[in-house]
Order: sequence, then structure tokens, then C-alpha cells
Amino acid sequence: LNQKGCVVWITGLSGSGKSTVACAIDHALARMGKLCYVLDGDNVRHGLCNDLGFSVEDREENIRRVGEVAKLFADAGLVTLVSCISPYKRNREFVRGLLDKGEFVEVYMKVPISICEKRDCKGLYKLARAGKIKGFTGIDDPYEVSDRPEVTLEATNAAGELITPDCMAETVIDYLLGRGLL
Ligand code: GGZ
Repeated sequence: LNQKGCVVWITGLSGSGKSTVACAIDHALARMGKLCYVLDGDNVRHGLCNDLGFSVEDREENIRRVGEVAKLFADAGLVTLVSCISPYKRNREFVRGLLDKGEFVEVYMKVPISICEKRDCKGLYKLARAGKIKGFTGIDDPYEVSDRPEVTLEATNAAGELITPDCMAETVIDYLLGRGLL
């Protein structure tokens, strides 16, 4: 396998488009003949992390486990795409520390909560606003923005038009190519 592994860690609020962008990157890389895999927060919580909830401790353990698995996949040479809210800076830095320098690429979905909430794909924001879900990220639980994510993806361009997931995927792939990670 002529491929060095890495971890592309996509972080941001619920509804910011993490899973959609991870999926778009996955497809684009597959077309380039690259081995990749998506570890999605919502999915791993059905198996590997099905004993965890959303307390600070449980979110930390969630990110630790996903980070350790992502490291193993990266060691195996895969471009490992992770889409987890991962709201705490220290946990993202912990995973960064598991990997060799340059092999952890943090992608921040810089999407205003107003847009995430308007999308409300699963109706969770509505439940959180009604107090039926407690400790929902962005509503009554924190999201800590990083000082230096490798890539920042915004929802709209300077003209205020929505940026497509494929276009976002291209931005990330260009970064990976530029760093010799593909
Ligand atoms: C945030 C929650 C919560 C609370 C359930 N806070 O958009 P989704 O629905 O499909 O993805 C979210 C998912 C978050 O799982 P993560 O593993 O990414 O979270 S973390 O990194 O913080 O461990 C959301 C849903 O679970 N969800 N309750 N209270 N998101």
C-alpha cells in the first residue's frame, strides 16, 4: 500500500455538516483510489461507545476511544475521517498527541448555530430548546473553538451563497495533497 495514513478530524456543532463532508471526502478519495474510512460519532455510539452518554466524562471517553481507533486505522495506512462534535479542545489535543506530527488534521465546521438549528435534521435542537434534552452542545453545553484548526470550513462564501459539501471536500483534499498526505 503506497499510502501514508492520517486522521482527518472533523469537529463542530450538531447539524454543522460533519458527516456529510466526511462522506463527500470519503467518496472523492475512493475515486482517487485511496483507502479511507469514516468513523462517525452517531454511528460509533451504536456499538463501540454504546455505554456512553453526553456527560463531560462520557464525551471525553467517547473521543478517547474514537481517537485510539482512528490512530490504529491511520497506522494501517488509511485516511481516517472522524466526524464527532468533540466539543472540548483538550480531547482533540489528546488525539493530536497520539499521532505523528502532521498526521492529525483538524477540520473545523465554522457554522453559526442559527444555521444548524434551522436545519435541525433530527429535531434535536427543538427538543433541547424545549428542555427535553439536557446538555445539548451549543444550547446548554459548551463547544470550545480551537486556536489553530488546520482547515476551517464555513457554510457560506463571501457572497453569502451556500458552499456545497463537494466543494468543502475539495478544500480538505487540496490541503492533504499540499501536505503530502495522499
Ligand atoms: C450533542 C447530541 C446530544 C447532546 C444526542 N449534545 O447531529 P447528530 O445528533 O446526529 O449527532 C449528534 C450526536 C453527537 O455525538 P458525538 O459522538 O459526535 O458527540 S461528542 O463528540 O460530544 O461525544 C447528535 C446526538 O448525538 N446528540 N444528544 N446532548 N449531541
